[in-house]
Amino acid sequence: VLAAGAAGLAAGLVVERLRRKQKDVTGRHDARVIVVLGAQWGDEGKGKLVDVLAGRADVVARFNGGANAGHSLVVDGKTYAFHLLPCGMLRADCENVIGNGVVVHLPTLFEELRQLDDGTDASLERLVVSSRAHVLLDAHRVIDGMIEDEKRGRSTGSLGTTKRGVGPAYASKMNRNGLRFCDLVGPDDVLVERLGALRAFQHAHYRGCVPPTLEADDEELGKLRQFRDRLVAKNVVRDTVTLLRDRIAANRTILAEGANAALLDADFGTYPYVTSSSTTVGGVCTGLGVPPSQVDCVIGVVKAYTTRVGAGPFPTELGLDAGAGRHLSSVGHEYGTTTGRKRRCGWLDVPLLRYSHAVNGYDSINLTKLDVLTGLDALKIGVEYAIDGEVLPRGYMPASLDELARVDVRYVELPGWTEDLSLCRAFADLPANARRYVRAVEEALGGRISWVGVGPGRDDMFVMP
Ligand code: 2SA
Ligand code: GDP
Ligand code: MG
Repeated sequence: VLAAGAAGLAAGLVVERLRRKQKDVTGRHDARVIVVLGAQWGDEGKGKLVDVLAGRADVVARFNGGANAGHSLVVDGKTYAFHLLPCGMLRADCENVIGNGVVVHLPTLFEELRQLDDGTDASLERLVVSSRAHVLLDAHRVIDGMIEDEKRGRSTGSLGTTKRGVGPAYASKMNRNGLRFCDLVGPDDVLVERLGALRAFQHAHYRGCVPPTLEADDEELGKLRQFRDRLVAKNVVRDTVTLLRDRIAANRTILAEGANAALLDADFGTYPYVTSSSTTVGGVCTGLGVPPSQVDCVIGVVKAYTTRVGAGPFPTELGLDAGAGRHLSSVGHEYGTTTGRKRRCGWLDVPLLRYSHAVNGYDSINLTKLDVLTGLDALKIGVEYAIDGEVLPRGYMPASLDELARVDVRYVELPGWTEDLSLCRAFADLPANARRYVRAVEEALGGRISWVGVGPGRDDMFVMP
């Protein structure tokens, strides 16, 4: 109880401190949006930080991605995996928003809600879905698999997507024939007409993924109608632009919860090995409809080492069969929260983080999973990229994957530690070499670390002095 109280208080203090800090800088008193973003290739532990901060926030809002995301929370020894639900759903007094930038697979959403209320739909009262968000259909998932299979035969190979239909759903959005939530909850003939048009398009372009026409007894249409009725009964689908504007006007704190991470951003990531949404700070404005002037503070979540799921370049990658790579994979339980795939692991990559900071402008950093490094004799941090002997400029990340494939990573080496960190609740509790590692990360990044994570639980985290 004491530990839970301390973590909650610490989270509250940090939220206040971040707000005060920003007020001091800007003189504004009306900025209210705090953003949590993945700073690497995902799975840094964003969900856990959002859950901790949600204890002092009024609204938690997802702005991007779909059920590709996997955010694990460990609360009172129970593990929850959220893919679509915002991580404020575990807080009884938190309002949760799925913004217009998200693509929503309704069967997955309702399956996740079952974790919370066994089908009573009670927790739907704390959920709002934007009327502008797009519905992700079963066909999008089928198409995702078809495109992956087709790419496998080509030189670039498949991307290693989660096959949750995310890319094809954003393609429908950009093709301007997607199905939005306002269409789902509007007159039934509008739903039938929009779904029928999308079906016809999908059939024409991806034969075999759907039947050519939408029959009256279509199974997915029937399921969509059932989901629609449950959403309408609880008034879940709403205009979230006005809702968030009203909350901001009422001085409420809004936590914008990022899914995926900076290097998976469709613009700034390691394209084409990226996801199909804006995972960086600009995505908050386009995915929620809040003005940038209201964005108070941006928190980057940084794992103490690096992982990646799926294909694509990874300069500090280690083999997983032996040594440090095997240690990170097994001690860190590095398996996908959505697909269960083994995550690739490597040393911390500071040039990547400087680039991620250049794009997102982190006000503070949550360093996670420091405890996973316990037991390694020596720790490496990649501090510079060089090509043909020339060190690349700070904050620069090659756009060309051919160029990125040629970088040599320069490392610094630090001594490891053997002490268990899981009970450390202050920086001073860490062994000297762990403190040295944290300071080395801060120094290499030129940024401030505000929290350090030492375990998966809500309380396994402390605030830096
Ligand atoms: P997609 O499905 O179209 O978004 O895949 C495109 C790329 O984005 C990567 N991606 C992810 N990377 C890390 N974590 C993600 N969420 C899950 C998790 C992953 C899982 O929390 O562990 O369970 O496999 C995630 N979602 C998408 C993906 O690997 C592709 O490289
Ligand atoms: P997200 O996608 O960024 O929310 O991260 P995931 O939930 O996919 O993966 C992070 C994993 O690390 C989850 O299983 C968390 O419970 C766990 N985790 C988060 N922070 C820590 C930490 O500081 N130490 C340890 N050991 N595990 C952590
Ligand atoms: Mg994840």
